[in-house]
Amino acid sequence: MIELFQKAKLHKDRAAIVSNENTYSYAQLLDRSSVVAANLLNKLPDLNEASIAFLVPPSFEYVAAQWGIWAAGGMAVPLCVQHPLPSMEYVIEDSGSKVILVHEDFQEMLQPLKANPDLSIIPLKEVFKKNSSPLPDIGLHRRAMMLYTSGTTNKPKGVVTTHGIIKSQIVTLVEAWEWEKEDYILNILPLHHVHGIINVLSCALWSGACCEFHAKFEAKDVWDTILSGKMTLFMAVPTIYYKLINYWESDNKKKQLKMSEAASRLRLMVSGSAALPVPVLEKWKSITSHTLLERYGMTEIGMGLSNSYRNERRPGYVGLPLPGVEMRLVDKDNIPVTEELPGEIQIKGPCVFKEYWQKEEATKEAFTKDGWFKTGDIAMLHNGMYKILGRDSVDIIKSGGYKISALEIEDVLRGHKDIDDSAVIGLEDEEWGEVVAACLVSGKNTMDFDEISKWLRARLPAYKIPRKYVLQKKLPRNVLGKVTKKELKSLF
Ligand code: MLC
Ligand code: AMP
Repeated sequence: MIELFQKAKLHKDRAAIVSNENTYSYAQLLDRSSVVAANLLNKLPDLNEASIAFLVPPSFEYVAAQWGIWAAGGMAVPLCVQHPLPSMEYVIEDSGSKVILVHEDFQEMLQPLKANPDLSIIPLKEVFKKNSSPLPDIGLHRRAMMLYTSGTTNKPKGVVTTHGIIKSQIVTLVEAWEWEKEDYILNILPLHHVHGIINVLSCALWSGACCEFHAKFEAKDVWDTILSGKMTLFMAVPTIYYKLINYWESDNKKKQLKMSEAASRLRLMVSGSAALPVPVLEKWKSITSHTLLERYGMTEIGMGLSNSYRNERRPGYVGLPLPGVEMRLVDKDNIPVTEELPGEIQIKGPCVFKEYWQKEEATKEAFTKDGWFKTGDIAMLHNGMYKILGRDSVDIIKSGGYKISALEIEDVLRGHKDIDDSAVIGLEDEEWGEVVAACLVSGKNTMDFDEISKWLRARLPAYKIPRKYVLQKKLPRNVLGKVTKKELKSLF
């Protein structure tokens, strides 16, 4: 049996999940997921790592679906509830998912896919119907999950992890941040990325702790939950802390004091997925007395580096490698660099992903010959701690904690009837880290950028839509014909 389920058995009567104003125990979670597994198996002995996509908002039902897929021996492919249909279709097709579990709120949205005879779209309530079945034995080497991440290729790639890799990603954090069963965490992050799935949800359930879901981030609801006094832990991206600060500042002095007091009682607050600006860290400290613990991670590795839970948390730094994570910094020739010199972060260890799904070449290219995963992030060791300096590619943008491929957006833009060419970049932004900006080339002298955004919204998730546009007759290029993206920034 998967170790996460064995652990859950130790806490049967404890609260595992709070969602939609209901509390569900570990026993209920185990029961419901074995029902899902039995229905998915439908008398087969094992799903044998078949990709099973599921479209379920953050809730008890999401976890029951995820655990049910695992218990039946499938590979869980979470779909993002905020994606438009074309983005979902891409993931369904690329992952080879033939079965899609869908929450009733999204059945209508998937209606157009019903015409595809190869797809079996199953309403969630069907797999929640009472059923039982012997469950397969699942070894640690078995594929468990596939999360889609953008990279330097235009389309997102499926990052595959096994049960063993997931276990390693969880255990590292449970130890480093001293999770315990009395913990209570609020999860307002999307559940198709490691931050929400591993750091928040899975660490809580591994520890016998309780995870409360809100379907979506709302600053007021987060503050209300902090004020309720239940929470011991909170984890979010820097943009969320920025928004929480804004909300606090907009309230009156009496309420501010209450919010600050309540927040100060949490035992840990963590920031990650993007660089935490030092002014945000300082402001948060002045409001809540917490020095945010900043850590560094990636879909392909889980978490790699972290500031200390008990000792120093240095503003602007990401700390040191987590237990079990091997790390080095190398120059362009893959030679390790010494202290004070910038180098690419490379990672080895049991937390590193297995493969990009059905992309043998891309997987091979992502590793050095001696097995180090090349993150593409540049860092430097200074006074005994690592500092992230940036990325080696201008084509990757981080906005609101989401990783976005400039190439993917350019590709879609070129499909618009009035656009001949395009170049997309990230512009520094206090709130979002970076905002997406697009330079469009068109034969037309003027363009309705709102219309372009609207057209894009039907094709891409909201966080990938450019917030700024310029119109040009041609793109700036170097002698090799490559678009000079640095030069492009000056146009905005
Ligand atoms: C949304 N908006 C944006 C935007 N995203 N504007 C600029 N840039 C962006 N990136 C706009 C919307 O269009 C809308 O405007 C308004 O903001 C509100 O939209 P929303 O969807 O309601 O936004 P909100 O809920 O406030 O979302 C902000 C957020 C979200 C920070 C909660 O971006 C988020 O959940 N980010 C977390 C992503 C994450 O989990 N990353 C982890 C990846 S794993 P309008 O005009 O339309 O009203 C990883 C590894 C690791 O990175 O280390 O963890
Ligand atoms: P993702 O592919 O969505 O998992 O995003 C991973 C990327 O987020 C990393 O490669 C980094 O570029 C970035 N990232 C994560 N944590 C941090 C951090 N603390 N500081 C700076 N960048 C970060």
